[in-house]
Amino acid sequence: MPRKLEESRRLRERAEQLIPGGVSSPVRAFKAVECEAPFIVRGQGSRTWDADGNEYLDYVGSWGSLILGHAEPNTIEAILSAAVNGTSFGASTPSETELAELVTQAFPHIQKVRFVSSGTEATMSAIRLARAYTKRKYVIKFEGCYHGHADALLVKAGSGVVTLGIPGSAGVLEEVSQFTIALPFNDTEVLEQAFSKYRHQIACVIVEPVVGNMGCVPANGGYLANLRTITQREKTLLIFDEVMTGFRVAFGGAKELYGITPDLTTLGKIIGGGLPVGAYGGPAEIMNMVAPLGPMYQAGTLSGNPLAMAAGIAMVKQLRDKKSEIYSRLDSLSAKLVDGITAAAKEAGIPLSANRVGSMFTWFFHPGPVIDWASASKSDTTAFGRFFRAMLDSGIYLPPSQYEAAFLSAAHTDEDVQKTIDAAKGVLANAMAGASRG
Ligand code: HOZ
Repeated sequence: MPRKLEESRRLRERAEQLIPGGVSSPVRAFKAVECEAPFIVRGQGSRTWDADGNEYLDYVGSWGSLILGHAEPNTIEAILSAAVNGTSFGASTPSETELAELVTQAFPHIQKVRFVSSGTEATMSAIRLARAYTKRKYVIKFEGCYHGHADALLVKAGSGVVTLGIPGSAGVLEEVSQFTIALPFNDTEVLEQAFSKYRHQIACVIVEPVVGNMGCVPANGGYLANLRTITQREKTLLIFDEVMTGFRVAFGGAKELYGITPDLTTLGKIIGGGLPVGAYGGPAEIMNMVAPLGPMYQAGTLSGNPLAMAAGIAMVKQLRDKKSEIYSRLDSLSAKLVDGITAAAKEAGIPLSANRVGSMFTWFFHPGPVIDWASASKSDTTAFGRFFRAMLDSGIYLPPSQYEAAFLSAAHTDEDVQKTIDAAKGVLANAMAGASRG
């Protein structure tokens, strides 16, 4: 049933007059799925509501930030209590140290952490730090990985860049991007070749240990261990960008899940409890290079903002206190959802494969396996768009791009998941006319 969208349409027309594309971040425009984006006015638990009163079961969750669901009561209470004492001081507050303690307990290789306001700032700063520490110029990243929109990292990037089919951002100078080497993910051989070619010149390798920005693509068995061995041998820093995976795929992130310890880690999303936060951290020896202790400069008025710290503390404490219960339930419920929809596609004869790590997953309209950008980019994005639109009309809000991961929260129930599978069964059987069938 098509939804009523008059109010969202009115809001979008107004927004488009004043904001480029009417959005503060490109994927939200729903361009790749050729669909009108609803304007969201409220969220509670696993659900959101748009300006026309349509209700959605949400599998975006602020792009993974809301692991406990929308408007989680303890997080909201913490934000309100912090707000009555003032919203920003541009000075140190006790809550920064409290969140730093929680982060370092979850990620023991992080001895010191610096808070910033976004994942982009975190990765940009981590790279600057790696260059300062190693006194080298080159950065290796992987095709389809997205590490925010800093110039040096907008090279063969995933997320909105591939969603919109932008070859690389206008305005990024060649003089800046020439020091970024983009390699295929999950391929140790090309990595070795790059290290031979740029011997003693590579400052760092930055990777999403579970890629979330070309859809969900996990590292092959042994790949992260190879990254660690090679970077150690070459005295290059290994940076795990755990903005999405930190506190998501396990309490201690991908580092804990796979038992591979990077040099530096970037965090975001969950540690802000839904408010704008990023962080980068690692051993004291490296972090002591950051100003005011050392010569690597990075700063921000809203860094360590007391509301964001309070939200992050509330969320991380709940995850810590109910760790085994929360993560095992997230895993089993996500497995039921992912397998249920994959089976429905099989029954409908639609080639579809799924990747999942814990509560982070993607259904690719591709027979699989999807292991890197070369395979992900062969997905049938037209079929994805059709699936997305029909699911949205059934009240299921998926990421509006084939190349973004979906997330399940602790607020999702067994009934929510069953409702989603049932909706998908109907959509895959009836609304996918024109999709290639296997
Ligand atoms: N590119 C972001 C997720 N990988 C989306 C950010 C947003 O639109 O909020």
